[in-house]
Amino acid sequence: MGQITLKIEGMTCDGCVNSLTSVLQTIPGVSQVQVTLEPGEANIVFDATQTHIEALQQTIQRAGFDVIN
Ligand SMILES: [Cu+2]
Repeated sequence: MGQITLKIEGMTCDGCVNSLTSVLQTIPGVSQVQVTLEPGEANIVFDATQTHIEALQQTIQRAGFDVIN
């Protein structure tokens, strides 16, 4: 199991939080997602044999948000 907290930029309301949460939950291997608006963060628990951090970041960016590292 892997776990990561990514800093997210571009979320402005609870709708953003909800849509990002659902998008992340559709990724195979992701078992737990917690997205917060303030601070803008996504805490993700995932199976490292099924997905990886780059895929998570790409999914977030495709959903219209920025990942800051
Ligand atoms: Cu929003």
